[in-house]
Amino acid sequence: MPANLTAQYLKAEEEYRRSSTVDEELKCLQVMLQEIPKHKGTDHLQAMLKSKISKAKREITTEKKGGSRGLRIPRQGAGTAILLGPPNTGKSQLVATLTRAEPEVAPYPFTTKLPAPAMMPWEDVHVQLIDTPPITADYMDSHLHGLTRAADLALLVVDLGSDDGVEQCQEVLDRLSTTKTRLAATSYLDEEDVGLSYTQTFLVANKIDADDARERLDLLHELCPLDFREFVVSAKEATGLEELREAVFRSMDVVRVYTKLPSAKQPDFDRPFTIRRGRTLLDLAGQVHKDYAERLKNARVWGSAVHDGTVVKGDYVLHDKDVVELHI
Ligand SMILES: Nc1nc2c(ncn2[C@@H]2O[C@H](COP(=O)(O)OP(=O)(O)O)[C@@H](O)[C@H]2O)c(=O)[nH]1
Ligand SMILES: [Mg+2]
Repeated sequence: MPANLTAQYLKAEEEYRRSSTVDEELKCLQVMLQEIPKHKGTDHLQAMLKSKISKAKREITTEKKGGSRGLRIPRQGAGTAILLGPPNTGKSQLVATLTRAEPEVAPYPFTTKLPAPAMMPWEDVHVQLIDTPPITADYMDSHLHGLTRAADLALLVVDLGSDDGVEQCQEVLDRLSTTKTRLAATSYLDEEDVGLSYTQTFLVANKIDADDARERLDLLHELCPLDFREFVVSAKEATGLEELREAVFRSMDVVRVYTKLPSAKQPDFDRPFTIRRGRTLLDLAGQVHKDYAERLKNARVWGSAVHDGTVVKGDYVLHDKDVVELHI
């Protein structure tokens, strides 16, 4: 218990313990936060109060659920990653730096009003990124549920440039925990309730270039421990982004396959097909052309798993960077 708490603080704390409604609870918490001495020794308690306040506010306002007019963004590229997070964390800046898109980046919240796709290159493939409006304790764009469920990956962006970053991140998680669209280390559907969907998530701690960013990162680990893979980056200075870019592609769990017709000397190395890991030659054939799955006789493969030019059948499981000559 920190020293020199005011009489008003102690009174509010006592009332808080006895409060019987969320409204009462919220009022007490707000007095406590206002009265608490602001110094390093009370950081932990301050953060705790803020998180309790946002939780109480959320409980008061949850009930207005947005309708689910689905906004569909056609899938493109090797897979889709959706950026999620509080306002001003640098989601749009990240999309701008990772892609060639030019979303509006500004130092005030709600600059991004609608989810917007852009293509992120990695080696010879692209991953679709979706920039989104922010999530706060009392606002979440209704399209985000469907888009998050449909995405292969979510990037939860945290602001290391602001003292409120950790609390706001917790608010996003709290908000999502009241819905059936949630974030987790891996994607899966709940065993008891298949309507409850978890999307694989990376934590992207942004603005590591900012003053005190390291301390805020420590605070994040302490107050908001998550089992997501974590990437510490600066979207502005482009630090840590190459590692993130590669991990995003790898998380799509696809392999690249270069196809070649028997008549062609060289496979088409510019535009690989991407296909989910574990899928077969037959699946690829159907992706190349809708008739090919039926007409496929066999294929010759050059790649890591077979001797050069090995003839394989439709059940051959594809590997990353296989070159495949389809015989139909
Ligand atoms: N210092 C620093 N500022 C950043 C970084 N990324 C974004 N910003 C700033 O943070 C503010 C919000 O960025 P924006 O991308 O619009 O955030 P969004 O609301 O999450 O889309 C802008 O003023 C950006 O210039 C970063 O890596 N470092
Ligand atoms: Mg934005």
